[in-house]
Amino acid sequence: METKVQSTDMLYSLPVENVQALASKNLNRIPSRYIRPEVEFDVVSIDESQQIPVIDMSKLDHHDEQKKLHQACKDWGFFQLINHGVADEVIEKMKTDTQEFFNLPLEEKMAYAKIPNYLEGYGQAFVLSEDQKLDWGDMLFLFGLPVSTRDPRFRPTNPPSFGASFDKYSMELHKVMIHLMKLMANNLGTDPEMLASFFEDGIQGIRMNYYPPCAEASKVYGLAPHSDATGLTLLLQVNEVEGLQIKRNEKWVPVKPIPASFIINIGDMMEIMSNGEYKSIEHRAVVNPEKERLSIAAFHNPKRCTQIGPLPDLTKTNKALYKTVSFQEFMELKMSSKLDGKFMVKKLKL
Ligand SMILES: O=C(O)CCC(=O)C(=O)O
Repeated sequence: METKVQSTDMLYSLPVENVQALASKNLNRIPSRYIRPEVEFDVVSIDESQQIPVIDMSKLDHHDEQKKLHQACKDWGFFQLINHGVADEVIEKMKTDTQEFFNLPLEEKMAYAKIPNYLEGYGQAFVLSEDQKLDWGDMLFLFGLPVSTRDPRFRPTNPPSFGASFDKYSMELHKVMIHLMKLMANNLGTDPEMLASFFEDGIQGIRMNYYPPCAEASKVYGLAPHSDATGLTLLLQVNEVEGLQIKRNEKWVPVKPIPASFIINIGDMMEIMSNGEYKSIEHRAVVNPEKERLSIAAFHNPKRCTQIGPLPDLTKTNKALYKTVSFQEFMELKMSSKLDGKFMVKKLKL
């Protein structure tokens, strides 16, 4: 086996109660560890015209659409990608198999539970202390690529088609990501083949998020505010329940997913590699009082030997705004902190 991304000491997240099981008790008051007093004071934008840009992948061979993409990465750090070329069947199968997995009885899901020092598996992540506040959600995290990182112990065999659906989805998203990376490199004024080569054999992790309904929905986070550590994240909304919000001008802007599109965001590594030209944006997931919500986030990281720092072409005339660290160092720093805003970018800023 080649790339073992899993076994290092700092990957431990403390085991906590299963949220889906907790929600099924239909409690009027939820345990205080989930209550975040700050949520009620956060300002949510009600300006419906404030929506993340929409990029049409079938038009990205045109200069105008490329410019739109560049602007979206600089100004918003988020966009929705339509006409991306991933077949509807691939997306629908991934959605239904994910939904079916979370519908299984708890004991069956627990056969794939996370274990100490491994990132993959069913449970929660980023729980580092007994008194840390918790998110109202469960997740199944699996590596997609390189294929050698997939550990059969954590891959559901029920529904039986899960593995095949996941593998197909993983490959298709990788293709979309590489295509976008090349265009972004072009837009940034650096070598597309070089940037793509970091990500070609890179590490792809896929997190399936399950947020049960919550009696005190307005007081919890499904997922606390954070930016992604990745190069690029491709997010798929699984059912019709919305919940993703992104931070813009000190307000939380709800994202309205376009059916069959991907919501794409710049991660911390890409912000750093672009020397700050592209922005990794804080986002969070809120939950619904009556309905469950599911999403699938595919995180694309470069290969392990990559140095994470501003690309050399971009610091010829501008000074480097971030330190350069090894991929290993970057990930260790990320995994040893709880989800906390733009922690990584701040930490590496010069
Ligand atoms: O559920 C969502 O919409 C957001 C998911 C997310 O931000 C994540 O998995 O990192």
